[in-house]
Amino acid sequence: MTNYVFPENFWWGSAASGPQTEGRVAGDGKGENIWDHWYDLEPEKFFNQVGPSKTSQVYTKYKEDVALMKATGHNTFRTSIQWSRLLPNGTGKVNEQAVTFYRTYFEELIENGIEPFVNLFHFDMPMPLQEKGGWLARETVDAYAEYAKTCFELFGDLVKKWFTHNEPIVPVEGGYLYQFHYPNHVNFKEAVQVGFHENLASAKAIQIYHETGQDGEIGIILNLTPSYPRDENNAEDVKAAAIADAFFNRSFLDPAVKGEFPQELIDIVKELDIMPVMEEGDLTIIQENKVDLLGINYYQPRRIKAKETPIDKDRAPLPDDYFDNYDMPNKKMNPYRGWEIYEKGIYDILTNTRENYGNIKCFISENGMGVEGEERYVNEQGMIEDDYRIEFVTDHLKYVHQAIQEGTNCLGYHMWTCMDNWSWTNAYKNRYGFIAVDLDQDGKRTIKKSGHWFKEVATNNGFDA
Ligand code: BGP
Repeated sequence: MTNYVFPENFWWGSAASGPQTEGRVAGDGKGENIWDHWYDLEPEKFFNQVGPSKTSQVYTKYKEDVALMKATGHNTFRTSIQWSRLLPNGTGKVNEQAVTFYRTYFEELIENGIEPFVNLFHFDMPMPLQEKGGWLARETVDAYAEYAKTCFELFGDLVKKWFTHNEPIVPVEGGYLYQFHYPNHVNFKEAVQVGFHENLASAKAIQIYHETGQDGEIGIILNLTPSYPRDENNAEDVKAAAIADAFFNRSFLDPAVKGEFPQELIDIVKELDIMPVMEEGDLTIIQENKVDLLGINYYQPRRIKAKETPIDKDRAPLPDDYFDNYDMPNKKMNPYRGWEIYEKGIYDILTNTRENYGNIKCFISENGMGVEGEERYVNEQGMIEDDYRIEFVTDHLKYVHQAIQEGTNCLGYHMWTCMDNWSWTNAYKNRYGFIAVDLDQDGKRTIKKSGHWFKEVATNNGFDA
């Protein structure tokens, strides 16, 4: 039996986002974003045709939700401001109802001893900006900088931990490579431009935050997927894994923490002649405005092997032309989400930040297990007995603990997520929360077994196992 004790003032809590939790009510002044638009266009793309208006309705239930967060041991909680709620046109006029909502919500959290961590962009491009190209357009970088400044001015007195993006590689992958986000393009050149603009926008927000004398910290949230080669002794596999790492991790990690892009990536985009359009001074802005804090989302690793199938020369190149995914036998899987469960991945990421990224201040900003059909685990008292989730979190926390023991500057652990929530095209297919939401009973909330367990862990600042 080991006693896993975490550092003093460790952040225990969870993460969510505005678009996945808020909901809309008549006359709330929210503008349209890409999710509202895409759902209207192609509802069949969404699991059970459930769209972005059927969220857990934090907009009206925030008091109850904050009380539940307190009851499950939160001392910190991350959500995002919805750009299209605050600035319905993406730029210009502020929606005063949004200001009231967010201020009241953040105050409620603070009054209950829960520090709000706020993220500026969680996949929710306002439609008026998307119509002009979204992240492909330079204009969006300027609009985002204005939006960031507005948020700092309006909420900077309440919020002391800001994040510029959540998983910025996901809009690149989903929107411009693999078709799981609007606008569903498949175009490597566009993907590179979008990634560059997101990086630049992040650096600009950091610059504004520091130049306007805000007194908190600002970081970025990245989903890091350690890339393991099929065979560590096979140079081709190792090279392919390094390229996947450059595409999907270092494309944002290096500029955010080191202020520069990885050379492997630059070489490839130059060779393919798909360098992004830049303006003079852009690279200096990225170089000079690094993050104070890094949020790490970890769900699964990548298993990579050297390319075995020939590249189709008749179509435009894609990142996947540089590696193949390796289906490793006997790996542990979450059968519902189809994602591998590899607990040690979290330790490898934390060790990497310590050894190669200056031991930057970091925290686990998302980790969790999505499960389908959890109703079958409801006990006689009406509580979901999600022992699998307790095991999942325990196993990951042990590795977080080990990395901290070895000197990694990891300040907290946030679960994805608190309340079961709407998850983009997967809608409510996989439930992640430690609080169940019954959509048939007006979103009735019930704490799961994992929620009660998490409360104990947070209160004791650790656990025995
Ligand atoms: C992360 C996102 C979250 C959430 C989570 C679960 O990548 O930051 O927004 O969606 O994944 O995703 P899913 O429901 O697709 O399994």
